[in-house]
Amino acid sequence: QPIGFMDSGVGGLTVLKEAMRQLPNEDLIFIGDQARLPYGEKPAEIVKGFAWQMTNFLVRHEIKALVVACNTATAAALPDLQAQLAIPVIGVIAPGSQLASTVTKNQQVGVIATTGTIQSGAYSQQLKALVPEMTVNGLAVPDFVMMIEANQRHGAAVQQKVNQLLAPLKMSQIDTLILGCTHFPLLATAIQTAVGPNVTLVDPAKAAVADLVQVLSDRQVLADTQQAGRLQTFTTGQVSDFTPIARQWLGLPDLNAQ
Ligand code: DGN
Repeated sequence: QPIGFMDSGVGGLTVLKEAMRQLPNEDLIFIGDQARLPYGEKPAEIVKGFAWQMTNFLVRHEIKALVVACNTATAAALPDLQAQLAIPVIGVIAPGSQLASTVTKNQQVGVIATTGTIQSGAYSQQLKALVPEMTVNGLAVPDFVMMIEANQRHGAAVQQKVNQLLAPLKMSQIDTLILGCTHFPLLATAIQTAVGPNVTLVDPAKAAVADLVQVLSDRQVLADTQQAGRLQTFTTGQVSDFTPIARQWLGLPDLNAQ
């Protein structure tokens, strides 16, 4: 049985890539809702409805676990999905917060994410539940999502825009910055340059996949280690928008989006 992954677009591929690394024997199935991207600026109720549609598609493929590889959808729909599905459902916000709380030395953590994720307050709540004296600096940078979907990730113009959008963080004392949108690791080099070497970037994907491994192993449903995992990818949008980024990012010459 495969493990399902959903996102609004190519961002979830950052989590998928990590799963391919940590779980090479598992069959993985990914869907990006590019036709309705971005989720980040839509009301939470709408995002929840979309998340359910993506989930139902994956459930029809008989997935044994679901990874909500989107922070916006995690903030809007995770409790509901967990309450109503019989399979394990993993989001990205709790694992990302947990990881950041172990990385920060001065208890000053920044979060960059979509407007929906920042407005939900989910990161702030989770981080403060872990470390009550934590200072959390949230910044919505929705423009990054569209830059990444357009595959604008390198070069002087991109760097200048990233510097500009992250300038408010320069006023803070953060030593750790959570990439609170699954798209953002695709822009990590430019983000690191903008915030400088003293800020450690935290990508929740690693921690989320580690949680997934734990859950599968607890339930004893890990795939046979003799089998090579298969990957299936789907987009609700244009295959031609999806495939180049997916190929480059996952390093798969033969990837086919359907
Ligand atoms: N990748 C999604 C996230 O992690 O929040 C959101 C991208 C979007 O739809 N704006």
